Amino acid sequence: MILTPEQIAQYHDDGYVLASGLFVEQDLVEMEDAFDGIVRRRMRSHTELKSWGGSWKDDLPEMSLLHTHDLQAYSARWTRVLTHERLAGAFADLLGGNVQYHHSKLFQKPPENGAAFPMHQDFPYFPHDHHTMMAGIIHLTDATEQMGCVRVVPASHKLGPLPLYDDPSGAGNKYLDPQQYPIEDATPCPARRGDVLFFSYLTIHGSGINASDRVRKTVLIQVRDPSDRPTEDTHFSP
Ligand SMILES: O=C(O)CCC(=O)C(=O)O
Repeated sequence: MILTPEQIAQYHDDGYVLASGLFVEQDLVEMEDAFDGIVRRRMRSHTELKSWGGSWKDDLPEMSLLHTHDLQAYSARWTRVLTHERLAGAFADLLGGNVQYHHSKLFQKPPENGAAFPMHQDFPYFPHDHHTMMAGIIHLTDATEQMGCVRVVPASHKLGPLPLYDDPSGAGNKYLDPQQYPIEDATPCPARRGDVLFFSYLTIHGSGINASDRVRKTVLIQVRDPSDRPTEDTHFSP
């Protein structure tokens, strides 16, 4: 076991848990260095995003974000992270045995205007039969509230799949009604460099703007129990 029984119970009760100490400092140095290399290379092909689309951000300032999928396509170091014994072991503790990689996402939230995310479930992007799908967000820098740390609605995974917000702009991502689920009302999950935030794909989550003068760097790894099958042909992953 990598996680404690209390951590595993918190994941099942609240739909999320923050774990420290899975990586040693040398791992983190190499992972951040490889992260920076991916960002440099991807910047040449314009990976910067404004942020998620939709009317949720009508009253927010212009925001920006660096983002790319599937780090194993860009970096041997990040390929090795996928089988890191303590990270994979923590996923196995939470899934109860087998772990299958689905996809990963790099996010660099720049200082001052690093993009917020409206509150959402990941479920509608890749629905599965048994809802085992879950994420672990690896923090390569601290993520304070001011730096736009992830926020969650505790125990919301028990609500099951929720109706999507009918975005009047018609161009939105899949998210929940921003009046019903304001970002600022959700529980902040501040993290230190090296911490991993695990959460179910049904847990309502989002994040605020990085309004600080420091960059926020994270990598999200999405996994599932391999016996859990997708219910739709969507979000194909290598
Ligand atoms: O990293 C963040 O601030 C939020 C990311 C997120 O919610 C997602 O990728 O589903």
